[in-house]
Amino acid sequence: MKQQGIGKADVSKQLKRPEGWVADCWNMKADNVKRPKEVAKYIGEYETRMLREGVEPFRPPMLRRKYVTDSVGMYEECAAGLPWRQAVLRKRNYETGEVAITKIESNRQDCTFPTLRTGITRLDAILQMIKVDFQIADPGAYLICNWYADGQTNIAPHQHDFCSATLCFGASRVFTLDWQPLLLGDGDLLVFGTQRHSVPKMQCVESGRLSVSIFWYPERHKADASFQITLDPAVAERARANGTLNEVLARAAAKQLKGMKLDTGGRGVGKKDYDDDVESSEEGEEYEDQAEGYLSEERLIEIALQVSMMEQ
Ligand SMILES: O=C(O)CCC(=O)C(=O)O
Repeated sequence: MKQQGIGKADVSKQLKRPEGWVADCWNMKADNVKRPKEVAKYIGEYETRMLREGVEPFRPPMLRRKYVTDSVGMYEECAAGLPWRQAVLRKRNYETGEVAITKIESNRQDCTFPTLRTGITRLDAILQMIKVDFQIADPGAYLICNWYADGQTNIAPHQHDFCSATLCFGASRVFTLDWQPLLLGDGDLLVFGTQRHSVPKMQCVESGRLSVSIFWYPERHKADASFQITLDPAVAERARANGTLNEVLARAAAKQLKGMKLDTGGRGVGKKDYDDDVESSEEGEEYEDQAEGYLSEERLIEIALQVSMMEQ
């Protein structure tokens, strides 16, 4: 805010903090400013990393009503055509930022794509439009789709340490953004940063809604690494003959990727995988979160399989 030329009094007003606190912080390096206790550690780390990289960490939310002007039939097409699977609850330790993927089934279905291509042509065209309109330069930008079959389904409040652009299709549902409720409808697009968000249950809604979200790191403009998949030609030949080439390629890629050292620049990748010790807590108390940035073996295989299919 200081760099943007905003004066101390206005900073104090906008942040709802005493002027004395603003004065104390005024000449401090971002790294040395004490994190307010209501800011989760991993969000604080993301924000200071952004400041170090010269990227504004606060992304004001942007709502584009009816961004998809012709959304007729899109809900049905996505519901029928995307590879839905049972979603599971993920729990984030808000102190360490680590995410544990539980085996507890959530009430949603979800699916993920390692790029902005789903195979549904008109959806992919919209995703490209969002990429251009919102200057998404991260080559690792990827998709998470969530399907809420009716109003009994939800996603609990959580925060991401990256940016999101969420497209909505189907029934209108309340979406909370930093506790503020918004009604998101068919064709709407919401772009935001680290704001806490959720889709609460709405018992009165009988029909389905789905979201297609692009997730990306605003500071990443080039890939963290590149790699080649090596495969013994005899193995490849056998796999081709028995129709398992995609899978064999995917497994080889996942195995070779796993051994690679990645400089992820502090982004949350590969910290933790399945954890049998996580217990379910009372509904509403549980913090659910997404582990999209985490390269578990399962996810590596999933990515590699999709990449190998695209390359065929
Ligand atoms: O379905 C939505 O609109 C929200 C999805 C979401 O919060 C997420 O995938 O992290």
